[in-house]
Amino acid sequence: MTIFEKMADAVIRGNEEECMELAKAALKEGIEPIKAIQQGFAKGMETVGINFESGKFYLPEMMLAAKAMNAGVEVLEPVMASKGSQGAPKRATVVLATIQGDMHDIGKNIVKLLMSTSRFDVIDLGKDVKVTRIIEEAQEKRADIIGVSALMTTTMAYMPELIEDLSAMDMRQHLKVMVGGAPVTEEWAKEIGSDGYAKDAVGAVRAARELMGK
Ligand code: HCB
Repeated sequence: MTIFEKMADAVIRGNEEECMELAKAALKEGIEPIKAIQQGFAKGMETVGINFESGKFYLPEMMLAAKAMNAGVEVLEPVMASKGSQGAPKRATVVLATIQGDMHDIGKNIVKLLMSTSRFDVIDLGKDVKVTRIIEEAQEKRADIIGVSALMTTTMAYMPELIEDLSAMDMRQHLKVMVGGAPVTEEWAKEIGSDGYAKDAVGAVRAARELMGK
């Protein structure tokens, strides 16, 4: 088994200790933290989702897997942060949130981590955030980009509402919207009039840079 396969397997088994040990081992091997997350831990999460859907896993297994992945990511986090260009001028202000009704925040937190280390000024509103609050905070903080996450088909439905409200308030000229999360597709993002879409955290940084025209 490769180290990435081991990482995925440790998430599937919900083994927190093992995830932490594997994260340390990956760092020791010189593997980029974001690569370890995307090719290792996140792959395990994909399987957890499939197992949950097919009835092989129940909520407790999904919760254990989430806890294990978070523990592994926490080990990688300081290394990612130290690799960021601290002291450099900030690129743009991004308000990040998991949309209302949705408690899934692992992916959003990874996006936050990578954006912060890529010189974006990130304001994280957390999970289950009402559309009205996202707009208020973006206005107050003079954000350049709103990045929203949804992991459920039911909560994805709030994304068009956010875009429509911003349009109605005539706020879209200087405030770009980027959407993401497992059920969100590029096609759907276009359909709802989102300015950007990303399928993973690396893509989110790329999309945000493109939105800022840099
Ligand atoms: Co949850 N859950 N869950 N869950 N869960 C999903 C999302 C299902 C798809 C599983 C399934 O059925 N196959 C499903 C949703 C089905 C649907 O669409 N209708 C589901 C369900 C049903 C539920 C509950 C309703 C279960 C229940 O209570 N009966 C409940 C919902 C509670 C609620 O939100 N109101 C629930 C709860 C949980 C937890 C708490 C056990 C746990 C979340 C813990 C946490 O986040 N703190 C959990 C988990 C872990 C999952 C799965 C297994 C993994 C999600 C995850 O973390 N993936 C998920 C299955 C799946 O997604 N395939 C399952 C890993 C991250 C790294 O990927 O896609 O989130 P990501 O993020 C990427 C990417 O999308 C992108 O970058 C990230 C990093 O690369 N990105 C953005 C994300 N946001 C972005 C924003 C941008 O602007 C740009 C890019």
